[in-house]
Amino acid sequence: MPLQIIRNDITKVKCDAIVNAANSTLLGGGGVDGAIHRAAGKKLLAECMKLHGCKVGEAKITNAYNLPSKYVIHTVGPKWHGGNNNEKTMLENCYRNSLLLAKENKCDSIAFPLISSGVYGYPMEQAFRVAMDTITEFLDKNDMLVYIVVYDRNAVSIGEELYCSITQYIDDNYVEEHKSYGYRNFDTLQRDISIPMQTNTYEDVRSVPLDDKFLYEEPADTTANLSEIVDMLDESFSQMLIRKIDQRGMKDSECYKRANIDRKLFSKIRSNPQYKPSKPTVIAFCIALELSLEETNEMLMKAGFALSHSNKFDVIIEYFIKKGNYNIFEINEALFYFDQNLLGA
Ligand code: AR6
Repeated sequence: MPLQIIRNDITKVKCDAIVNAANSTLLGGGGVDGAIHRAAGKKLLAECMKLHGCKVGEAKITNAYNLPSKYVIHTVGPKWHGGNNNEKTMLENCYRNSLLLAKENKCDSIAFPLISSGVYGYPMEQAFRVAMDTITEFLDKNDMLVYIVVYDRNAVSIGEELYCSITQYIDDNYVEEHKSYGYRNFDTLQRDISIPMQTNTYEDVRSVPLDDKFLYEEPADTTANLSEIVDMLDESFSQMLIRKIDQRGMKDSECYKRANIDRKLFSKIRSNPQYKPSKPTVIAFCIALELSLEETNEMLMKAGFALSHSNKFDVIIEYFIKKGNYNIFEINEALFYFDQNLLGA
């Protein structure tokens, strides 16, 4: 199940469990610990007093009282002493043990703050990396919706090289709405030009700006391709998705995990050929299937969408597809960094 990065106050997040970055007494403190105790009310402290503390890297669970979640999972992160004192392993243990405790308590969703990255001094970007890596490893074998709640925007850094490369790509390709060209959707194309439909017309509109060559080139043998075209038109997004999964010999679970999509949502899409997905959902599947830009546009078109150069989100997606980088978590980190919607979930 999916992983989402959100910017919020964790005490406001509605999910089965929220994680508290506590200290070993479990009797409250500052930072996120203070915020959670204030929002939960005094009963939380009363329950915590019965727990007799918690060791670094371990986790304990309580009720959540006035919070919108069911449980609070208290874990104690390591204090940063320069990085050579087992800090990383201890921090990984915090995430693993909290996730296991959530699983034991049948939680479907959990929200983490960036443990240790405040008062305990763990460098924010490194703390974020540990969170991402440990959680994705867990999600590989388990079903749960996990939120990483980022309070400080600077926690998410995508590395200078990637940042420069994406920024350059945006500068080169992003066009303001009024200058927008090409990448039109199928409906626009049909309204704008009245030439017979042909298979390669589809191909062209998917990937390149409209130009004279496209408009005036002699159509290929249209009649011969008619049944193919009709088949293509008839195939819904859901059917196309299933076909592509089969063609790639992928298991369903592999596909929805790589798409960062919830299993239940995937089942809904699978069982309803007329399912109307959102654009980020379609793109998430395109990423999971490692589709080319052309195939991505084809799949988007099935759901009534298209990639546009007047949309920063689309340009970033295009950047990753062109680079052949289909790691959805890396893409989401970049989208988050550039203040865009994330994929999946
Ligand atoms: N929601 C989400 N994240 C938050 C919130 C919030 N409401 N408040 C702070 N953060 P910290 P630690 C972020 O210091 O480093 C306490 O006194 C914050 O920006 O809360 O593990 C305990 O009692 C930072 O990125 O926890 C311990 O003594 C992250 O949460 C000690 O601090 C963790 O910061 C634990 O230190």
